[in-house]
Amino acid sequence: MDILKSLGHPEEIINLLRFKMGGCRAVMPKLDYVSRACCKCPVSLSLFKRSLLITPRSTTTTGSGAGSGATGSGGSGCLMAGGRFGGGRRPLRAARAAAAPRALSSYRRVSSASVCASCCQGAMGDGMRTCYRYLNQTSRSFAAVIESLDGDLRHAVCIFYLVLRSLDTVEDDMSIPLEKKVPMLNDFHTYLYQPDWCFTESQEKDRRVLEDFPTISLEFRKLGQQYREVISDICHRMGMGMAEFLEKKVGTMKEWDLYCHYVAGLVGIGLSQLFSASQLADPEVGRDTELANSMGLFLQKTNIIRDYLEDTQQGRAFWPQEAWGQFADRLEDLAKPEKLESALSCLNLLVTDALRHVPDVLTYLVRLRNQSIFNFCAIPQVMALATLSACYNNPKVFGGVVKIRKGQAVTLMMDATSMEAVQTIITQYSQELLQKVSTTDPSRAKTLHILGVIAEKSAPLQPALQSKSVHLSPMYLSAAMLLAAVSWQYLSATVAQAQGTTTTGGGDMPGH
Ligand code: D61
Ligand code: MG
Repeated sequence: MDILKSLGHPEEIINLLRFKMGGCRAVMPKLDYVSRACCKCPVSLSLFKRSLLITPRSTTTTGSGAGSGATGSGGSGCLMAGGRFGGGRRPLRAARAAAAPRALSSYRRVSSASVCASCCQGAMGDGMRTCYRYLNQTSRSFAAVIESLDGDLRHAVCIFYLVLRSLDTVEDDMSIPLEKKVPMLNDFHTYLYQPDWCFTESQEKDRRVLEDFPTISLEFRKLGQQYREVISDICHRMGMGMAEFLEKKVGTMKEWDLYCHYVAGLVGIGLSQLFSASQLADPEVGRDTELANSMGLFLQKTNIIRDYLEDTQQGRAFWPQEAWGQFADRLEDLAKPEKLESALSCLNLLVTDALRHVPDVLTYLVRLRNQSIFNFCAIPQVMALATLSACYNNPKVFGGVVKIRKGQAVTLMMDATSMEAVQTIITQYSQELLQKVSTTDPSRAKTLHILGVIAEKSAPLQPALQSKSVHLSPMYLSAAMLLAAVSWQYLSATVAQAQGTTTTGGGDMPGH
């Protein structure tokens, strides 16, 4: 079925086959297995082959070797297309529940096939091994990229994820009364230092992390102080932010940014501080909280936009009223067929708002020097952009689930391993979006403007271009054409606005 969906995309079919045969591990870029391998056994070396296809952009991979390769998250369970960033916010729990056993069974298969079970697993304690199992059970999107991180950063990020997933499980659990939930969220960071604290009353799919929180908190307390401080601080701030929003709705666009800051921007900020603390990233990466915040906002806004239907069906509202209030009396009304045009206008407004973060994402990624951190950061971002592009002007957002093709997700995962490749991918999706901008969309001018900014920012500085003999590479031409197209559309929209009319089909780009 996936293969059928990928027809017309030959590269995707090949990548999909690789993925089907070998799981995430077969397609996840992995440069540093060699440096990190703790033995020379043929099983682990067989993985390195595909690494050789990837141009290393970093020379700073260190690799401690400690506790390498606990688990594999293989199988389709780890794909971000329908996973946590890529995948679900709360309403997608049902989908994740369906995928969880698959992820686990392929975890066993992949871990024995592609990870050196004989020695690496022995290097890790039972507690940490359990934590990686929870990571694979609760995250289809992030498990593979977290497990690929270098050195002791991997354990720290794994624990960071599980602590915040536990906190989020409390936030999402509608069966906990507010008077109990608010203090729990506010105090959650203190539970990290209470060895026995656990919560056994949750109804949520991921309740296991709360039930067995002592295992997670014990591993947390074993982390270096530089990691513990970051995790505890972010957990504290996120818990307070979640409590603040329990009783209020997301009203203004500013409040949308604030809510997303609490639940995802803070993750970006904490991760960046962990990267710097590990010395695998420059101190500047950890200090620049604005850029780190944007990394999270782009992922979370994409989720919120995509999950409109599931959220509203469950009585949850994350689309900001300032946006939908322009087009409907109630958020749920956007799903009515007669409201389709308004619904699409609102959708496109929010997609345009989310695209604002892409320039920051590019600036952030440029600063990364470690390959495993680069992959960890870049893959979710390009998946989000692909999802956003699939959502743009798409009626399915209001009537079903918008997913990117599995082959497309696998291809992105394999490709997003260098800044140049990421720039190419972003340019391609900007072009795809540009093709879809309708002449009558109220946010058209803004959309074209931000697409222009992104095109400019993702046009690579080719060394050849800096020399005297200018060589026009396909990449450069493509970016230049995109810039020209955006400028043309933008000018048309501005003129049309000035004339109080919209441009006619004749003045538009082909295909509009
Ligand atoms: C680089 C790489 C990964 C990044 C990043 C930068 C910046 C931010 C993020 C990941 C976080 C993105 C969150 C997007 C997914 N949204 C959710 O899971 C919602 O919950 C947010 C609060 C808990 C966050 C837990 C988390 C997620 C990803 C991580 C992480 C912690 C730690 C390390 C690495 C990645 C959503 O969750 C419910 C659900 O999915 O069912 C919600 O309730 O809105
Ligand atoms: Mg939540």
